[in-house]
Amino acid sequence: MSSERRLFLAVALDDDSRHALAAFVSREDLPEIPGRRVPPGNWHITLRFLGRSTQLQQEKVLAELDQELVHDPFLIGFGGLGTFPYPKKATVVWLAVAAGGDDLVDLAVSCERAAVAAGFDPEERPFHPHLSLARVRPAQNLTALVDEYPPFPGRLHVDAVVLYESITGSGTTVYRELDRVGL
Ligand code: 3AM
Repeated sequence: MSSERRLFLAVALDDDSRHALAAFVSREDLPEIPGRRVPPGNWHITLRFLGRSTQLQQEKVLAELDQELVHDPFLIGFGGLGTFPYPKKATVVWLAVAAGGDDLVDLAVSCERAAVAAGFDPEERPFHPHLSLARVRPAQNLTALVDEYPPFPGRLHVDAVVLYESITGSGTTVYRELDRVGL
């Protein structure tokens, strides 16, 4: 149905964190991250992929989030690089979350509850907090990159869950913020 949108819930990066991370991954003394880079404007930490959704489902999930999000704002710290599915056959390169990962897990649990209460199918896959930086096709062995890459020293203040629309199709993917629910 044309009125459906492809939605997901995520933590957004503020401009300072975005610029600091962009400068960090561009440092000439660090190894280049291979693959198709996710543009800094699209950086986020996914909490719950919702998929194609109607306007009614969108409204329901926002209403449920209003009920479920009882968290206080918190800080997260980042680690180095990781990959999906594993470093020897990497197809996604991501920045790890170090400090505050448990708070993100709690937030993802609340997003899952809100999604299911709004009628979305339960997510079967476990939640791994990560910030995707590049997609690699074909898969590469990135063990050395993961081992040697230093942690990103920035921190991020998490104070909202953002509902994004993912607009794909024209070669580039655009993530558009539709709404946000504050913590
Ligand atoms: O946070 P990242 O960029 O790793 O991989 C997709 C992206 O995650 C993921 O949702 C985020 C926004 O597009 N995604 C896409 N399709 C998905 C699916 N069917 C999915 N996650 C789970 N199931």
